[in-house]
Amino acid sequence: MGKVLSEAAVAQFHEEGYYFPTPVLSDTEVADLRRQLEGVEAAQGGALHPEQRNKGHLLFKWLDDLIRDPRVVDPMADILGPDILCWNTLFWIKNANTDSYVSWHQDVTYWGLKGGDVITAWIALSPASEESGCMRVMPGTHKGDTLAHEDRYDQANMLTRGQEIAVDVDESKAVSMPLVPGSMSMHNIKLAHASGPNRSSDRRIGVSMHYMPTSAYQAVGNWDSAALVRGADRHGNFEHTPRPACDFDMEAVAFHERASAAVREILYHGADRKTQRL
Ligand SMILES: O=C(O)CCC(=O)C(=O)O
Repeated sequence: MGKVLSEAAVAQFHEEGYYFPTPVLSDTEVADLRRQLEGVEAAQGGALHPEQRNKGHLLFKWLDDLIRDPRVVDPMADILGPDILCWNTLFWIKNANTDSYVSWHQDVTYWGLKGGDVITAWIALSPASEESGCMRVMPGTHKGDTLAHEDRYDQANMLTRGQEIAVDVDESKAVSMPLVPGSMSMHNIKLAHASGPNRSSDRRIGVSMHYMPTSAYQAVGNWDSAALVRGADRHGNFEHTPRPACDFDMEAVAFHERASAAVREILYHGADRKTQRL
């Protein structure tokens, strides 16, 4: 048994490639984070800018705090061990009654990360239900070969290049991962997953955080960064991200410019063209 996850939960994660739900934030905390995020959107006069969707922990102090929160990191440590980096954070916002969706894909194909398992932790900041387009996973697909993907650039697809698994996916085997606000799901980045459009009257707001052991390394880009969130880094494969003292802290914003551009280059590596989604 791990520190917080039961033996059955750890076994399920290894066997099926996912585990949910883990309650993380109280109702008051999650309402406060949503308020802060929507406050930034309102101040900017609209949605987050594409580059703000990734490495947002360098822009928003509350997100840097969240990636280090023991309620998030303890379950990661139960799987990954004591020395842990958070590579990236990504906002996934689907406005009420909109067509945005995420096609079936495996993130391992695009992130260039090698040298250890990578876990995506996804926290709901608003209701993530089947109606609002919660994530769906294909159990066990993290164990097989990585499937071929095609870049389809569909307008409503939230993925950078609209990448999609190129073979038919048997939807009858998919498992939905509904989450109440403040709860978290975890999945192995080799697992095939997707999500449908938001047909509800509220926004579906999620933030994903990507955790890996310090032995991991970046095989695509020449330079990459990550936050050391637990233990010690004896490998030194990533430059550690500075901690913002406040939202839009000047030093962290300057780092964010380099760090988010590096991730963008990695995600578009080998693509025919770049979109404005990240
Ligand atoms: O938020 C979603 O619907 C999809 C998220 C996703 O693809 C991911 O976190 O890897």
